[in-house]
Amino acid sequence: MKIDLAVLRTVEMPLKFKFRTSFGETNVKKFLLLELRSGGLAGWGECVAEEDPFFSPETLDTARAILERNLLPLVLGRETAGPGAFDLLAARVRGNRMAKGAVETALWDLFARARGVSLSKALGGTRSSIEVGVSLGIAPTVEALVENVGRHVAQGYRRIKLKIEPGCDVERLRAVRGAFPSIVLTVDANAAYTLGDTPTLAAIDEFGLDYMEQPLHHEDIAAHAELARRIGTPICLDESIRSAADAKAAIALGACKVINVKIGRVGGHGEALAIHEAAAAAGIPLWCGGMLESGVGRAHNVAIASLAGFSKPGDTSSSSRYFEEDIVEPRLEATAGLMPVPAGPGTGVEVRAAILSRFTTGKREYRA
Ligand code: OSB
Ligand code: MG
Repeated sequence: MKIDLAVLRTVEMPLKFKFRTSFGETNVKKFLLLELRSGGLAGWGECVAEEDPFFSPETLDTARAILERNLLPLVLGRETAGPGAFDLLAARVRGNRMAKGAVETALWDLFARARGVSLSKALGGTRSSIEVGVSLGIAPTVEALVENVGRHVAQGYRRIKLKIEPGCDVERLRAVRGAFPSIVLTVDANAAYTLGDTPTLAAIDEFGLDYMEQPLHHEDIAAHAELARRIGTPICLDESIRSAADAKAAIALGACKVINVKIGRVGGHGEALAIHEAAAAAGIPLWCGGMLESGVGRAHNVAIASLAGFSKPGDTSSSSRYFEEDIVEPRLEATAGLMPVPAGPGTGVEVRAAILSRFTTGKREYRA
């Protein structure tokens, strides 16, 4: 297919809640949205880079620059054989995975639409609905946290993940576990601890967590392997896994028993599939993480999470949890912790132009 036009928008959607993690706080979701057009068809990809390089080294501005200079020229005005062909061309560009992921996922959507198949099917998905959990930000008080957990448990979410940081950890877990003795519970530290915090991290063992996500430095897989020898709670990696090579190294070193796959963090569906294969070979379960995505990114997450290896509930909770209005139709909503996998062509959701234009704060068109 020949890509005639790329439209890169900056979109800002107000969040219904303030989301606080160990690395920052946000109440507006700001992101780049890429539309690739070929003839009468469009494929959509969401770039999950954030405004500041606090989760990932990429930002909106770096992603826009790399898209303009290095990535969009690889597809504009050219005959493109598919997302796999793009991955080969883009391999020369190092890092910048969230920028690559925007193009790559838009191509997956476009090519699936052209074939008239769902993205889930194109990727090899086997589920018609996926189990989902929620990721709850650091609350101002223990009471507010317990209330928030209770609300989401009542909505049927299959796993509750609590953001933690030094000083907001053991005491909060004791309160939540005391109030909800049997829920599937996890924590995510976003790299806020060091091996020096081993006593605190070991104290978390008593709460019977399914896993502890990214406790240590994002670039230190070996430190996670050391921590794994010191504590009982299984470790899940997020930030540290940027590729299938990282996943293989982490598994071989014993640094993780679970992997959170984020399509943008690893550079697209192709790399996510490679991680899926490596994890299956090692018997490591996966789940699909989230970056507070709009309906476009959310639909890509649901599609990859429909693969068999994504055997744990992910972070892809209902769109209405985050946003008053979403830019796609139908909205992706979970009932009793189950989210249906769209069966229509491509992502199975359609972007609503009128709503999108209200949230669009920047727009640029690129032609060959
Ligand atoms: O670490 O998983 C994370 C959001 C932004 C950046 C990093 C993370 C998250 C979440 C939110 O946990 C998941 C979601 O609800 O989309
Ligand atoms: Mg995480």
